[in-house]
This record gives sequence, structure tokens and C-alpha cells, in this order.
Amino acid sequence: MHLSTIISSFLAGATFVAAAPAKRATDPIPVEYVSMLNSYQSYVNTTLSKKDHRNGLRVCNHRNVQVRKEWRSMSKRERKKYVSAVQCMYRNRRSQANRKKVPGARNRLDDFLASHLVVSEKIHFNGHLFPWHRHFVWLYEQALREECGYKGAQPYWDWTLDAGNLLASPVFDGSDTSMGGNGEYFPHGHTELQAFGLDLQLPPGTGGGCLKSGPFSDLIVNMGLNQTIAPPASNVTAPIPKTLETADNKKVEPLSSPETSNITSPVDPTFETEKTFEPVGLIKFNEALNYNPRCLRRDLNLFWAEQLTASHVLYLLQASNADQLEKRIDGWDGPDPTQPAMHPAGHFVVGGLQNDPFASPGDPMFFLIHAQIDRLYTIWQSQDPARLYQVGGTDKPLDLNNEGNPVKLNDRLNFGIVDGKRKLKNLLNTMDKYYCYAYE
Ligand SMILES: [Cu+2]
Repeated sequence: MHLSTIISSFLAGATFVAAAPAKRATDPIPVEYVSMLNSYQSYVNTTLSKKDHRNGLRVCNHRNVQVRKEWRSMSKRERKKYVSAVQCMYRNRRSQANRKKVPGARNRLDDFLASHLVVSEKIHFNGHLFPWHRHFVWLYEQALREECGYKGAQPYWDWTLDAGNLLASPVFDGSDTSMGGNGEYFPHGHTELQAFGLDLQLPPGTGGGCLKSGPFSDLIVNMGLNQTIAPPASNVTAPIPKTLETADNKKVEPLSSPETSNITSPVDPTFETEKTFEPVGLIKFNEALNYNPRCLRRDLNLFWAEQLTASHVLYLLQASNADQLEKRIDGWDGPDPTQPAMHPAGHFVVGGLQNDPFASPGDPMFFLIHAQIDRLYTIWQSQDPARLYQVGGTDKPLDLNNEGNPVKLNDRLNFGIVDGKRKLKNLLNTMDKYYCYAYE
């Protein structure tokens, strides 16, 4: 059997069979999970209270730690401040990318989209997933603070709180204290997703179109390839959302003019001189980095919401090593087709641009999803001191036969436009080196 067939049977099975009983948000939270949350909080307290070698305060301590809160635990004022800072990233801050290498980038959010896109096939379904995304979210948090005057910490979305009632979530209610609403509904079929050698058909959700009002309805996604959304089963013609119009039909001006958008310079996907990049999927990097302005789409999806339960989180956190943790969150820990896949599900539940594993940081929701993934990672790390600096797996995506290089502490991870390269071992402790944050 072909490799991709095997993998897609893993994932497609996890997606469509979904035989594991889904617990509703109203179901009791497993006690083992609660006890893990408690031991995480005592780990944070102990770490922040430690004295350093000169017997003084640690550099990262109770006074300066950034506390990342769940969206609904923030006050309305805090949520609005966060939304404004994100809006500043795409409304007021220009891209710092080299236009010849990244022709489509217009604003700072685009820099994050492009940086994720070009290394996508090196940082997913492998041992670099958690540390890479940890640092990426942190860089975004720093950009909000340093470039857009944000004073708070990066929020996260605890999706277990919405697993049973996604459409009532305050995260997506479209109000000015939300992360924006659902996409406008239009009848549509599945989304065809081809990536990492997989070929998946994602079931349609409850929206599918552009955000029409509320936060981020003016956001233009400037790069990435268009996904294929199947036409509706009936003969209804689905309106294709206009790219450069807001809800009020106002034209949105990109920060800089699109004249240069047809530059088709050869793009070195890794921003490096050596051309070692080996695409394993179907993404065409040169095209994906070109200027391709369109609206932000979402498609809130109840099918995936059912996977995002506390009992599935507990199953994830029971992973016995770092390799298994990655395989569990990505849904390929062995051949069981009914296993949950919380990382893909966390994206697909929002749908639209979140169904695109390369360009998904173009939706600000990406950073709340990945803060949650980082939170689950640090909770897992905190359960055993031996886990803090433990790495696992290889650097090859979906490496069923262990053909890639084993992940090592000295690996250097590439953050493209937004940071260059960083050593993996410096990205493992959220309260040391670059970092000083914890989750509430
Ligand atoms: Cu990613």
C-alpha cells in the first residue's frame, strides 16, 4: 500500500469514522485532567519562586511573568485591546519582508503567514511541531506588544469549553469582544485538502464565506493558494466571496499598491542560500507567496467540535514521551482510525482559511488555537521534570519508517522573516531564556 494511502487512512479514519464517544462540554471534566491542571499550576509557582544561583530573584519571576488567559477569562476591555492590537498588525504595520522574495506580503500579519508557509513541510507531523509553534506564537505576542502597543499576554482558546456548543461560543459571536464571527453561510460541499502527502476531504461546516461584520471582517488575506471547495450537492450556485470588499461594500486598500504583485521572482523557500528544501506535498511556494488578496473565510464546523473534548485532552496528556505527544495531537499514534487528532481538529473546527495548513496564520484565530496547543504542551511537560528538555521523533513529516534525522536539542529551527533561526533547546522552557510566560 502506498504511504500516503496509509496515512490518509489514519487521518481520514479519524475524521470521518470518529467512533470515539464525544463528550459534551457539560459532561464532567475527568478528574485526572483536573489533577494535571493543578500540578501545572504548582509547577509554575515553584519555578517562579526559585532563587537563582546568586540567591536573588530569578530573571523570570512572579512579578514579570506574562500570564496567558483563556479568551473568556479576559475582561471585555482586555479583549478589545487585544483585537485592536491585532488590527494594528494588518492595518498599520507594513511588511518587513524582502519584496523580491515574498512578493505578496503587505503587512506584518503577512510576515507571519509567509514565515509559516515556507517552512510548513518541515515543522508539521514531526518532532519540531511543538517547539516551532511555541516560538512562533511568542514572536507574534512580542510583535503585538512592541509594534502595536499591546500591554497584555497572548490569549488562548480552550476549545473544550465549546466542544458541545460551538455556535454559542463567545470567541466567535462576532461582537466587538470576540475574535470575529463565522463566515457567511452559503451552501457548499467538502473542502479538498492535499498536503503532506495526504488527500483529505473535509466535511462542510456552517459558514464557508467571508466574515461579514465584527472584528477582522476588513482583513485581507494576501498570500496562499485558494483552496478547493466542492460545489453544493444541489444545483445552487455558490456565490464566490468577493476579495476586496468588506461587509459595507467598501473597497479596502491594501497598505501598498498591488502593481508589484506580478513579480514572479524565483523564491528560495527557506530564505537560505542552500537549496535543501524538499517539498513533500503539493504546495507551489512561488505561487503561494505571490499577491493573492481575498477575504478571510471561516466555516465553523460541529463535526470537529465533537473531537475537542476534555476527555480527548486527557488522552493526549497521557502520552508517555514527546514523540507520542506529537503523534497523538496529530492523530497518527498507531493505526487506530478512531483516534482523536486535536491539532488538525483545532484548525478544521474554525474552517475556511484554517483548513489550509500553510496559510492558516493569515487568520488571527490561528494564534489562539496554537496558544492552546502550546498550553497543552507545557501542561504535559510539567507533569514530570524529565520532560522539560525531552525531544522526540524525527525531522521528517509523517515519518512512519523513521527515515528522518532524529530530533536533537541542537537542531536549529527556521522562523523566516519574523526571526531567522533559533536553537531548539532554547525553545523548551516557557520560563527561561527568551520566555517568561505561563498559562492561567
Ligand atoms: Cu503550523
